Amino acid sequence: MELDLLGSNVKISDDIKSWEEVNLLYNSALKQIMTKIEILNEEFQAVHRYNPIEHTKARVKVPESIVKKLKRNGYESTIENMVRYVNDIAGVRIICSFTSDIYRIAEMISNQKDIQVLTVKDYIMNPKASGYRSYHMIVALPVYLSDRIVNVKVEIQIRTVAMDFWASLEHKIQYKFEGKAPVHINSELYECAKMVADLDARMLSLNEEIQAISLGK
Ligand code: 0O2
Repeated sequence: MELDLLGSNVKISDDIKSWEEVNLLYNSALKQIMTKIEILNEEFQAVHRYNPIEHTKARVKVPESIVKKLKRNGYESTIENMVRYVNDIAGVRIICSFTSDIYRIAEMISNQKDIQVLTVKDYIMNPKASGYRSYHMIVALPVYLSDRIVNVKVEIQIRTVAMDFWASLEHKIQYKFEGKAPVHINSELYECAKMVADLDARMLSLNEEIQAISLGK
């Protein structure tokens, strides 16, 4: 039996009853995706003698944050609504050095046969009003249990070290001011985001120049 935890055609109410079950499924999906990412990184290192991934982080969203998100979007706190409407219960963050790595990694993940890309939000091409830049994918992958296969959603955020540095501080500030930071802080953050984008572009261009010199030798 195959179950679908992907969205509108969810058939879960009879099969997933508890937070423990949700936790098991999303943790299993995270383990699988982390292994895939590790293998891709090692293969890339072996073939190209270069490591596109600096580091990765994975987490299952805590129940309080899931409930908050449901409430914010006007949904009741039920297991079914969690699975249907919260796309980032399982989340992976991939941090790399250069912007070009982000698209390389996204493509390698999308090319995996058992991964289905549900949505892509490219906040690098189209930064948020806050200045936030990152590449987001919601993917689905099958988790094999003893009696069934469940398709589980995972949010993958891919960004450079510099983008991550900015996003961490901005997140801390928004948390401290509960989303209502003073105007001058928001504009300073926005200016910093532009500097981060410029830094990323210059570092990429430097790296490309170095690579061209190495290839010429
Ligand atoms: P947390 O605490 O990081 O988990 P969706 O998740 O798709 O249903 P949304 O908000 O449209 O809803 O998704 P989007 O825009 O892809 O953003 C999802 C996540 O991206 C957020 O999760 C943040 O982690 C990150 N993010 C988005 N915008 C910003 C921003 O302006 N600043 C920072 N620092 N991070 C951002 P959560 O659940 O909001 O928060």
